[in-house]
Amino acid sequence: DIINSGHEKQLEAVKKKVQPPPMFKVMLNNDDYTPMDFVVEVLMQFFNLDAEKANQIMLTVHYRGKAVCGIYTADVAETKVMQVNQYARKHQHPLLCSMEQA
Ligand code: TYC
Repeated sequence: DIINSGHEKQLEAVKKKVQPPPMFKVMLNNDDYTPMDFVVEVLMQFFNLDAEKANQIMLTVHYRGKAVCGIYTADVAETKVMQVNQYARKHQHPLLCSMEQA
């Protein structure tokens, strides 16, 4: 295109740099055993949600199977998944957190 005529490689490199990074949805999955209160606390602690929003997402997971808790860059999403799964295991709950590209 007109902007790219001439220094195509350099301009493409610049263009690439200003693209937003890929984003990842971090999800909670339903199970039959994790207490609802524990899920709400996880949502408030790890996803910075207020009690009302945390409760709403917990109920969406409970009734629909899963829900998005937040959308982050890859590094942040991976850290959230690890922290939540470790915290759930520490408390001996089967709660599962996972991620997928948005
Ligand atoms: N289904 C669980 C119960 O009835 C509650 C629950 C909600 C579990 C959300 C996991 O991600 C979850 N106690």
